[in-house]
Amino acid sequence: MDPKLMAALRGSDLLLVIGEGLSEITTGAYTHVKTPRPNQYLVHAHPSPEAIGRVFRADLPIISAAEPFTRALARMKPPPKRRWNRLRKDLRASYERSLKPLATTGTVRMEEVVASMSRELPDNAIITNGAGNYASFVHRYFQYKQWPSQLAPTSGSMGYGLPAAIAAKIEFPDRPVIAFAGDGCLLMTGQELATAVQYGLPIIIIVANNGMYGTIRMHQERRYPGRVVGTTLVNPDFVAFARSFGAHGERVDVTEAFLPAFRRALEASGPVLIELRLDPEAISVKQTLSQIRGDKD
Ligand SMILES: Cc1ncc(C[n+]2csc(CCOP(=O)(O)OP(=O)(O)O)c2C)c(N)n1
Ligand SMILES: [Mg+2]
Repeated sequence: MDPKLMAALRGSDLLLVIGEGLSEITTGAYTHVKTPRPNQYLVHAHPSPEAIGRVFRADLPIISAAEPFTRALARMKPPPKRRWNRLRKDLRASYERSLKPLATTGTVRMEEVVASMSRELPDNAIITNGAGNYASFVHRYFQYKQWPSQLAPTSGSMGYGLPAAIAAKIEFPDRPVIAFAGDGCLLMTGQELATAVQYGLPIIIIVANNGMYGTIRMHQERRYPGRVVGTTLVNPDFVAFARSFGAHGERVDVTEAFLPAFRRALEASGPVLIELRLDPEAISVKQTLSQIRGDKD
């Protein structure tokens, strides 16, 4: 989380939580907000009654999906004097700064791939993903322009992106559908390419190949630097894998090759897999693998 946003969250006196379960990820493993009774007045709007009061006691619990709730909010009159105007401007500027990609290492830069794709796609594009560190690049640098436009597992299950993209394309044949998968992710449900080919679905699958279960490797390096266990992957040739199903496959070795490959994929009449060859060092948005391990530069 942006440190400024975190400070604002911690120092706030009202929390308006809309359509969010206040789970481990959003609360910084239950550290940003006090349990069970937050320091703030908590308004918690969620469609599922089970999600409200599960961990945090809300002062004003409201059972509602985000859409009707925000529609009702929009009808409310704001106070004439808003004391938080400066803070809001400050936080907005900080958020906009956080969108500027931080450079990672390697010849294919995931942050550039996602940012350029975000600029290239029409507003109605649908993005799907599974779980892995690659997804944090998508969440940080892809700009969602309309709702609903993302299918992703709140449970963090790997392999979700490709099957979700198939469902999305069947439901919305006129919208571009892009699935993101790690190499680990793709090997969990990659056989669904057969379904995509069978139904002639022009979806695009972007495989972030770093040769490992990157998320788990990151945790290993953090807690037991240098002790790598069971996280290295021996992968198939993903392009040949895609072609064996009758899909189109392309490999991207340098950032500049991504956009032309992506534009070709947008024109394709069937599924296209684009494999990104990533530098394993570029393990997260902000830190390299060596930095996490604690290597001296
Ligand atoms: C079905 C399932 N199994 C295991 C996990 C635990 N897990 C979370 S991320 C991850 C590794 C993801 O690897 P990859 O898809 O290659 O993405 P990367 O982190 O390398 O970008 C694992 C094993 C999970 N979230 N879901
Ligand atoms: Mg990986």
